[in-house]
Amino acid sequence: MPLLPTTNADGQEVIPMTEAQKYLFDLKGFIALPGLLAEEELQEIRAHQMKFLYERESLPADERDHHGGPSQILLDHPAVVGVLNEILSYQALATEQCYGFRYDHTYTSHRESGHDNFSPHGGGGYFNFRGNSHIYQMQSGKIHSGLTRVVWELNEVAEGDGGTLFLPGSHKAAFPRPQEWSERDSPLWESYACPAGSAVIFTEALCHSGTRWNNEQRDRLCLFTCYDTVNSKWGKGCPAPEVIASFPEKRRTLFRGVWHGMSEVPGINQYYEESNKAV
Ligand SMILES: O=C(O)CCC(=O)C(=O)O
Repeated sequence: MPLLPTTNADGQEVIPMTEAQKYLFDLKGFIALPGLLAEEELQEIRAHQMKFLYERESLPADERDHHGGPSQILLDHPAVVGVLNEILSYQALATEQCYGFRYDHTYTSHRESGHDNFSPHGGGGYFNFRGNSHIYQMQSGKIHSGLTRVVWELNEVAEGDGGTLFLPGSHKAAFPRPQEWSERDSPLWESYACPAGSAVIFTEALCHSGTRWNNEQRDRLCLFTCYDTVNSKWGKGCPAPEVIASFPEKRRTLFRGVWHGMSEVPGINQYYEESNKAV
């Protein structure tokens, strides 16, 4: 039985997670999906992000959001939906018209050489109680990654440039992280190199950190977008109503209210409308 929905809001077929990807995500707490966007898509998205950061008023009101205008396709790219369907979706709230997970919050980061975001945090999420959101659970053959981050790298990231650092396996760590494994030069950190237009997905239950951006020729431009279970929210806020109204119907369901319910719509949370919007 395929996991629902099987197509994204633009009618593209969802790309299911492979068994190898599931194993890797469970083992390490993150995976990279390289090269998902075409150059024309990237150009539009980069231009939108730069305007959103530096000339916001020049954008039409319905594009004044990290995920407005051309950047909305990042929200439910078929490869991202394939992963979220598997590791986050609560299928009782998913239909072919409605995602089984919810958008939580996002931010765009533009970093020039020398920018430093080294600040290890997280880990041990397997032992977190529900309510913390940074929860990670697994059963034989099944993952549940509560708060889940999708990093969209809009520019190439080469080895040593300074992509996000991960401490693989720390989402299941039973012990507090010793200082010696938390230093910048710890051999336990793993990162990635990827072409422009790649997504890196990790459980927020994993210990991770930014680091120094070292490339003097190329800035880092990326979005850090978080998703959560439908009936749980970590970050405050939601895109403006006119931004959500500009999206196709299925994409809007990412922004529905934070509740579960039962029975039939509107008693069960399998729909979006303005009166059922997350805050
Ligand atoms: O700056 C980075 O690369 C990582 C950001 C981060 O730690 C986070 O979004 O939780």
